[in-house]
Amino acid sequence: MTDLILSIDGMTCDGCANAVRKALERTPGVATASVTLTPAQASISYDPSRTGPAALRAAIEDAGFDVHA
Ligand code: 9UX
Repeated sequence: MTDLILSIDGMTCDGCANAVRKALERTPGVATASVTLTPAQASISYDPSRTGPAALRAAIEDAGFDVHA
């Protein structure tokens, strides 16, 4: 597995964090995902043969939030 931390803009409550976590967990190739409000970031463990940073970023953006470097 590969680990990645992404910083996320636009999360204002635990519901937002849960929505992001679920979006990541639905993404094929994701093993585990945890999302915190403070700091506003996602910690993701994934199979690099099945997904990658672009798809993970897209999953978060499709859930309605922004990812920044
Ligand atoms: Mo909380 Mo986030 O009520 O979109 S779920 S603001």
